[in-house]
Amino acid sequence: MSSLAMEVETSGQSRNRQLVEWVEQVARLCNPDRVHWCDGSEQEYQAMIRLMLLGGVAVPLDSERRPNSVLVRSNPADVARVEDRTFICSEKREDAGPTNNWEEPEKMKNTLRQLYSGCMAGRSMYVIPYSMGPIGSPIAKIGVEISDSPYVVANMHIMARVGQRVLEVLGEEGEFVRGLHSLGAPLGANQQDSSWPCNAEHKYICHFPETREIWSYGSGYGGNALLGKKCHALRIASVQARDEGWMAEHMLILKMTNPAGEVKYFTGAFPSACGKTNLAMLIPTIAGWKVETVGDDIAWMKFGSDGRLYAINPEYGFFGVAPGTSTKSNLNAMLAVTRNSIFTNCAVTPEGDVWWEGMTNDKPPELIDWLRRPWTPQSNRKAAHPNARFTTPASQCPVIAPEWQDPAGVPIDAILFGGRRGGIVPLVIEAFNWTHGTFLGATASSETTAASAGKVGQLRRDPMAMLPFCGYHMADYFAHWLKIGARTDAKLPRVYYVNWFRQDENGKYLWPGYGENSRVLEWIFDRCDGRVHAKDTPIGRLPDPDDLDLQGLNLPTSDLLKLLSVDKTGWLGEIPSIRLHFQKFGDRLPQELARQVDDLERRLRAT
Ligand code: GTP
Ligand code: SPV
Ligand code: MN
Repeated sequence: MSSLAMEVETSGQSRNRQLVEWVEQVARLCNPDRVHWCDGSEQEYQAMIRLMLLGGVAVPLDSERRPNSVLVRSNPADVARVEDRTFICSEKREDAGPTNNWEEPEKMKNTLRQLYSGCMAGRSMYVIPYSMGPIGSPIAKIGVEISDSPYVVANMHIMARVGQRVLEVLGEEGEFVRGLHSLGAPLGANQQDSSWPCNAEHKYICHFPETREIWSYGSGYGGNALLGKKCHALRIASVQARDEGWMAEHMLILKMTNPAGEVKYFTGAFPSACGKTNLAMLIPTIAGWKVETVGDDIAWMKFGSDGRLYAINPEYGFFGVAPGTSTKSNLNAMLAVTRNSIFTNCAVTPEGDVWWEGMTNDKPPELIDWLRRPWTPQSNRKAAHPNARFTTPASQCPVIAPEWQDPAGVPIDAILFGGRRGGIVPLVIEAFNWTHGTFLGATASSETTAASAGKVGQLRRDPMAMLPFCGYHMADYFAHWLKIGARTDAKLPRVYYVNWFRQDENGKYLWPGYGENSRVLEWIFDRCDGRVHAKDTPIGRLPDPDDLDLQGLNLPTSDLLKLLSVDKTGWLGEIPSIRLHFQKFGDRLPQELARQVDDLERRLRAT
């Protein structure tokens, strides 16, 4: 055993018998060289970084330009979530529903046990106790991830609250979600490790909702491997939320303050790489308004005793899309990542800083690209992978809201849905009511992005941005939304649908987006108090151009009209596709939603 391995081997201990037994059982199956209980200390984080530097997984960034930060470059076969390798292994197939891959739990476990057998040979096995939500808070949930990846340990340090303090709260009897993760790349004696071990042929991201287990194999990247995030806080938690009457959603949470000092909180569900992080941190272009961040990716919402929905961000950091992030588009993210950050699949400059497409107006004259090849602006390829990411502590965001860790959460005034739609869908729609809002969410559509392996730019329905993240039958999930709205004492948020991605004939975005989205947020804010006008249309309530604060925005009137009008032919063309989408769910689809399509069609034909 090397001295370095010794160094990282601080032995945490747990008094939780179930946990200890599970760790022993996994160790017997996976056969690691050593077991390391993570204590969550700074020392441990640095040891993981050193391991990655020594192994060539990471390179240090210049300590003046990016203190305490590294760049990691993955295997090109492991760059994003793998939806076709993601499974919901509920006991009954129908509980996974038509939008999830399914396999019988025991059958899947047998397949995986064979793969896990000896899979950690030559490696360390890390036991990572983590809390989603502030440690010890009544809404927080504890999980333990076992992983053979130092990259996962380091990222989990940033993305969740990890270590000894979690074990203390867990105590002797506490329940926890079990997450087993392996790169699927055992090391033979004297075998040289690869710079990004993974298993390109066999990848499995499996969830066992009834037993609250996650078994992940073969990928070390993002949501495939950082199990607290999508696997636990969305897929497993959505099942718990259904059972317990709350909501686990793929949503940002933002705080907005108007010039009079009044505050509202919004959540927003947009599919992966469709603008959550950017909206959560935006700098308003309208005078006197302020936006602060509570969360950028996941919201857990529960009813308070006052009948309002309160949201918490269960995460501790941001795993954000790098390309497109600049001081112009998202200054707050740029300031957050100035230090203590992990960059994955970005390019590196000769000065030892990171770079990605869209970071600067001018491309640097020379770079090493994410595939470690020399790159110049003449190279006919991207320098950073389109799904390159930064991992950075939430506390480093300059506009993090002071209440972001409040265990009580923040009361939500409006919920936004959205996606990338080049055509038809206007800039903003207000739902007539909760049921109509649920319909807008359930029919949300977006062009696919590089956040998931597969084709980019394919239009698909992504209900509530949860298509890849709902841990049960999507129609039951719709029913759960309707049930939330049916609570008699509920004071529900208003529901909106936004689209920042409308394009002209030449593919140019009609709406400037980013900070200018504050103009739409302002309208929503004032709508919540009934202070601004909206007009009824067949698809919902829309602002007239005069209802938006457009001062200082030099938007051609023709573009504005396009953004705020109802494309009747286009919407009538959507009807068959919505019906087809709903047909997938058979008679499990709530009748109210089927009725919403009929109503929409009737309203459109009546105009
Ligand atoms: P995940 O972390 O994958 O869930 O993504 P996200 O929803 O947080 O998306 P993010 O805010 O990281 O944005 C993804 C990409 O969309 C980035 O390249 C952004 O620059 C771009 N983007 C975000 N907001 C806007 C906008 O208002 N207009 C335009 N045109 N692009 C945007
Ligand atoms: C997403 O894809 O929605 C992400 C990135 O937030 S990942 O953590 O990889 O799922
Ligand atoms: Mn996301």
